[in-house]
Amino acid sequence: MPTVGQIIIDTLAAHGIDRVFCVPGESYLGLLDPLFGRDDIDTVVCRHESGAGFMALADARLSGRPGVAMVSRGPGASNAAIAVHAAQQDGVPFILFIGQVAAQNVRRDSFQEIDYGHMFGKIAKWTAEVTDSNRISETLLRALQVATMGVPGPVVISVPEDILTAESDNDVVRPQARPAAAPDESAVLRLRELLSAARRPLVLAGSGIDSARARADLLAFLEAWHVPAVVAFRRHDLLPNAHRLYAGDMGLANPEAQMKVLRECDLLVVMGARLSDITTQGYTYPRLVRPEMKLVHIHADPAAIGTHFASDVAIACDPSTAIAALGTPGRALPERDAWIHRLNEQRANIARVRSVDVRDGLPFEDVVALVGRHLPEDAIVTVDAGTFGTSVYRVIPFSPPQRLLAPISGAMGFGIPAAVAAGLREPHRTVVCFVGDGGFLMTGSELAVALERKLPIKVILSENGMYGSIRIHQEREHPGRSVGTSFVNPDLELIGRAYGCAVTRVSTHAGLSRVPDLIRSSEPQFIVVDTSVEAILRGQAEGGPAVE
Ligand SMILES: Cc1ncc(C[n+]2csc(CCOP(=O)(O)OP(=O)(O)O)c2C)c(N)n1
Repeated sequence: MPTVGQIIIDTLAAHGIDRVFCVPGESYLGLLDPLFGRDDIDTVVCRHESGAGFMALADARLSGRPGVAMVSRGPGASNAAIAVHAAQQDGVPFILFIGQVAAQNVRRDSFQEIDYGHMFGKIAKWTAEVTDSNRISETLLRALQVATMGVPGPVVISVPEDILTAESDNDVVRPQARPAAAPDESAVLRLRELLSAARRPLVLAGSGIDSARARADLLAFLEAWHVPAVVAFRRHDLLPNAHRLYAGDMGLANPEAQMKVLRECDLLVVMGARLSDITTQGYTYPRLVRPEMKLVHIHADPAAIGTHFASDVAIACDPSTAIAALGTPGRALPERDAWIHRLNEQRANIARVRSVDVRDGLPFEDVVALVGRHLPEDAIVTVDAGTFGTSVYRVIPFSPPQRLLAPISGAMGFGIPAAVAAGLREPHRTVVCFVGDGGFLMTGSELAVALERKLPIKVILSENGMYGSIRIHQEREHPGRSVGTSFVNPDLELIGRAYGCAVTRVSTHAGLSRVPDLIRSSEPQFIVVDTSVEAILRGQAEGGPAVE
């Protein structure tokens, strides 16, 4: 009979999960052992459980399958908690396996024991502890279902070490049928009427469009119905940003001039997005609870609809199905062109590169703008959290199939592991990671995986000697009283070299000219930018974009 560990691994393989990310622990040797000698599952050995978790999340977004990480009990699980939170906030299917203390010692305050149901109960979609070797299949079936259905998210499964090695009479779980919902006919009819009658319609597109097919369907729909669209928080890669129907993103705090125009919208069609805090500008757009415009909410998960904002039409199916049901469009009202033009003006203004004349280094925005202009058309861009990222979201004109992998949860430490996972999943695409010196020293050690696997990742590191994003907030709230936001860096160039990268320091505009070639090179590149602090602080004093 197979062991519980074998059934878990065979079930993952049966679901097309071909890569798992781990930091080992003696508590789950029985889950590692069945991975020995398998060529259908790649075991990626990471240096920190947060890195393993972030890699699993990035891999899930690129593969369309649940990301899987395996960690040890207590300390390992604690390190992985950030990824569980990020999976929940980002809506990414994620399964975290934790080796638990032996079954006889569970709930005895044993060495490194944690009750994971309590620990993760509020941030995971579901938690389970497998205390009976004959209930593993049932647990896996449900875990895979919960992680991927509706708004995808994290599932945490802990298995005592002796249960992992115990034999089980359960079967390997094969993929089960997935329910497919179709929209109600009357709702589709009503949506057609609203779309035809709207003078200033707007689509808000979110993570439910996160596949190549859904992106194509969305663009075809916008063009056919002549409707402009904004994207939800950090979902810039859903649409070609230079397209005239692209009206920008719902970011940390959109400029008031843009919001004034957006508030004139008379029909908001939300497609595959959750109307959560940032996307709704702190629950001010649309207006709580009965919006100022007609609101249509289309989401695969009915539980995501009508939670804060009252919908006029509610459609619980995936956006592509709803688009297909709409059929051929009628003629759009002529006012639409003026509306689209006004939205475009706002977007162009936001995306404008703001040149600042400074002497203490380079405005990071100038680096981002240059990289954006030379980004290969299939590039994958990963972003860590920090003020350096604001220009990535504003000035790079993303266009599918380019991908943007950014932490919706705002977690520092995401950028490098995400780049490593992207390099593994898409070895022929250019992977560029934007990261600050703060975030880099959190999970930069995962570059060891890139070194091991020979991944030619391009790291663009903004060095400013501070937690810049927090300094900005501090200067606003407590001018001239900076505390807890500065640091001294080790030699970052040496670190880049230690990880086998070619290292370039860029301090001047003249030095910048090499960057496009470095992005196109086939080697791992580590570009350290002397980022101007003056540009950051001055930009903010002049009402620059919001930072996390
Ligand atoms: C794990 C984690 N810790 C703390 C924060 C709060 N935080 C957000 S941005 C930021 C500073 C980022 O610094 P750095 O990486 O140097 O980038 P910079 O803002 O200087 O461009 C901090 C501390 C966070 N978002 N995530």
